[in-house]
Amino acid sequence: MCGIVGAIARENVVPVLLEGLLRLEYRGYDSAGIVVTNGGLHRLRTTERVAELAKLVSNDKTEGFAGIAHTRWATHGVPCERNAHPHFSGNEKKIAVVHNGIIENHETIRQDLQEAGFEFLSDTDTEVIGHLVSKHLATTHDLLDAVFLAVAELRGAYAIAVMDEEQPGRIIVARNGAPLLLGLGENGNYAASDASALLQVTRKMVYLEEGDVAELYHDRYRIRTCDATTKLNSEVTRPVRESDLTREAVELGPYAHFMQKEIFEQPVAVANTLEMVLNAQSISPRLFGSKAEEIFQKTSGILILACGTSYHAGLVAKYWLESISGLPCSVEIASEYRYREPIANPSTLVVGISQSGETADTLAALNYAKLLGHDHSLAICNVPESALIRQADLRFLTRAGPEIGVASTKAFTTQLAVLILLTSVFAKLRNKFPSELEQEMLIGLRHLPVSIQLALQIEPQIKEWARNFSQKRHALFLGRGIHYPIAMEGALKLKEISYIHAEAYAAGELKHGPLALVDKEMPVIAIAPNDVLLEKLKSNLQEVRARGGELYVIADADSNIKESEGVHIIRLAGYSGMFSPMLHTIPLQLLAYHVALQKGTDVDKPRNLAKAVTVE
Ligand code: HGA
Repeated sequence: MCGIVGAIARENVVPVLLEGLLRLEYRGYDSAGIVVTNGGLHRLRTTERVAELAKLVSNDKTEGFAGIAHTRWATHGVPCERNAHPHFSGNEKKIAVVHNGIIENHETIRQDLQEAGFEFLSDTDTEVIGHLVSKHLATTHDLLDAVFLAVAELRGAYAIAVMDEEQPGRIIVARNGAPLLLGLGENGNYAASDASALLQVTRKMVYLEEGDVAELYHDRYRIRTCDATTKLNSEVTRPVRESDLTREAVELGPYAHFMQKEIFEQPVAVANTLEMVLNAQSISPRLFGSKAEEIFQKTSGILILACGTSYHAGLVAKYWLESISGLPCSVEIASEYRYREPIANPSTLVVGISQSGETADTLAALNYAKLLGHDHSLAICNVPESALIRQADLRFLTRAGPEIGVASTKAFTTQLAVLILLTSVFAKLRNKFPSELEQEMLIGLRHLPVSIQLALQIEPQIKEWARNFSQKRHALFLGRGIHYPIAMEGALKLKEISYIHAEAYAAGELKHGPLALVDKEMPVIAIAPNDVLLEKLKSNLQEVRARGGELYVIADADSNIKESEGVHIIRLAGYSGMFSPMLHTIPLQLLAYHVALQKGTDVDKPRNLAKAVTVE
């Protein structure tokens, strides 16, 4: 989603702004822009990549001591230069604004402002913000006060940065429902949508909270916040945190793409996530927070809320939680849940899963569940200072490290690792987990990183398969039981980065409709672990073969599925029991990656998609 960078310093900030935008490119965008103060507000915008913006800046010799920059992922108004941020408000004084989020009441505000004489030059919802600030500036004469009054009129989600031509020594930023943090440097102060944009200048970060409005000067800053009930604002201090992100973690190193890097980081990412149990003698509820045991004791069911890949992780967990710990579990797409009228049970624990912890629908769904009467929530998330982590009562941080490729890979496997732990904790508390089973689980968890490493070794065979896929327009993914959500995740990966239309089906559903699609042009990928459903799955595969469908089967070493004409088989190491979904997902990630390479698509920044989905 959109990326914001702001900088005000004793030196020219243009290089910092451009480098920051490059670091935020992974979030996905369709246009980019920058404004700096240099005897007035000087703006450049483009619908090309940040590298093109950098060329414009260099040809133009743009420099300045303060500036704001933006990558836009259009929600309101097509991607074009006129709609790219920063937007100006020209009445009275010139105001520049960049925005991440959606202003829901922009139409009414636009109408009022037009009646008051403000002229609109873009189709965006964002443009109302600049005009509102201009309007209030005419009476308050203070930029901070004007921003406060402006944001009070907004409904929806925003992170914004604002500059005023007449007050070039300050930048005002504000957040509500979209991420924004400050960076405190030696030579200046900065703001950005995420920490990776600012590591170039500082590690000292201040994470803004909902309703915060901050004012940045080159040598100081202050934060004021609006009390939700009294609507009065007062100065607050927020903790300064030292970011432990390393530059290597956000750089490509020897890899061609972030997705490739992240696929191959999975053994380490899972080992880091499980660090606290790898040397332990038992699996404790305290892994989920100091209040976890007390809350888990009262938990009678689980409701998982998530989107996209995280939703698939939730679907896998449902099989684990119900079969191993005997706890009823439902899994809902967050954007659906938040707009229906579900029946809440206070003792059902709500589990929100999101890589970024800023997924707008997941955050809203968690809030909604609370309003409906669910007593407690747990966040499973990869970003320590995210809104999800702060919002939930209990938390478990996946320690995957920054995930930059839009197609999620290591976030998924680390989420599954946490969900296995959650299942084990509940199994123990509910007396379903005698100590031999717990010890077996611990041994399995210790082997997991190595098992993932072994699964990655099938890459050369996957490359062969990928050659056959690149000319295809459709693909079917089949799985049964706990591997059905893995088939869904495989189809999602292929769609996301290779733009091949892919659908996943529970294999038993094949003859209820999708079999009609099967012919020699339709490759069918089957997830075929050596579990109790294998024989049933083999019958479903016969049905495909009988209709001329080409089969690509991911089996286990010890399975008795045989290669034959039209049946291609890749074998993982032996059947790995409950860990099997985590291993069977690896070939599917590699397949999507290599098909995308064959097709020459932009693997890390697939068209139309964005990383942290901070708008609904
Ligand atoms: N609504 C604004 C900003 C979009 C956004 O935040 N995307 O992530 C626009 O469409 O310009």
